[in-house]
Amino acid sequence: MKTVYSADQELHDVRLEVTSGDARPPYESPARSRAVFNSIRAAALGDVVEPDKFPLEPILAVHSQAYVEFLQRAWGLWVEECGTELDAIPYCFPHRGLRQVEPRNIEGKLGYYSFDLSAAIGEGTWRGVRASANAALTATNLVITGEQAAFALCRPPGHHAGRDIMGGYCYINNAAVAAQSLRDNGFERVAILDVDYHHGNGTQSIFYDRADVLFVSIHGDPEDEYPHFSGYACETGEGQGAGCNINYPLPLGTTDWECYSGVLEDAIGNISTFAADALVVSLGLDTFAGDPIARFKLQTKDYSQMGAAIAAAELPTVFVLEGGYAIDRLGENVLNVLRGFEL
Ligand code: 6XA
Ligand code: ZN
Repeated sequence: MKTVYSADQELHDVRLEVTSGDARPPYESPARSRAVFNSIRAAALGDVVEPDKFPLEPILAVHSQAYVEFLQRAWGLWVEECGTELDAIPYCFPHRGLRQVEPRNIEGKLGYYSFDLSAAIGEGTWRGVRASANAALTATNLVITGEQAAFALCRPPGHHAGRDIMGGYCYINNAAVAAQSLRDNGFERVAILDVDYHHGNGTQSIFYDRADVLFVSIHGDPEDEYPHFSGYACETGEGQGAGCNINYPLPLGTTDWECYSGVLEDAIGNISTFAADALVVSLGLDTFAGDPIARFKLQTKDYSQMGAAIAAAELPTVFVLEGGYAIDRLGENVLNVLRGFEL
């Protein structure tokens, strides 16, 4: 299987997130993608290719123009208006009862387009984010042109980003961009399987009222886990998309492969019932027992079986990297999924 990756993705390298009562370096860092890249090269999984360049259109197919313009301009406005080169990060949000209108001021704009304090913007953010989306689009094109599967080594990740909102280390929703690109290039029914430990609230929101894209997510119960306000089993889609959104919230602390594998099988069964003709996998590895910010109990060997279970769907498949913060094991865990899929 080919991997798509560009060192430009490392240009997004911010200094802080605010979590657990502390401002600290984000768990999501360039070291993650470098680790995965090194493992894939060392294991000779397949060619690692540079992303092609794409126009903004495939990004604008799932994100609003105003939001994309904000992402492009935010750093420049921040430096100009705030006179600092520390990370651009919001501090005030348009919560319930407040005006939902984009303000002129950059700190206002940051709050308007964010849902948390885990998506800072630095000098290289837009270039890194764009390169990550281009990696997703290039892997998607490999599948469109006949490869059975491809791996987009995306970083920064994307599944928390909605049509016009960032958060949770995510800016452009790479998996959504990939799914929409499959739809626009001949695939009629696309399924997205999100196996990241955190619910993919952004992806869910983008496709929530659509019948042509099924979103299926297995994740830590939002009653107890980030992103807290999305990912419940009762969220099943709306309008034409009613029934096309399936959430499997699982208990923290006790979810090991024995429990997870049955749920994954059920999820794959639903993808088959939907009669998808292509699959995008939001591949988060923060389900790993050793992950520093998550509480499932999957082991490195389990990821081979995860790959095999996904292969049982027998669909052209684009893998898109999401989370996973046990950096010393991340490459091995990714490799096991991809190899398990190929066997
Ligand atoms: C907020 C936690 C963000 C979770 C990011 C993630 N500090 N999402 O891994 O899949
Ligand atoms: Zn995650």
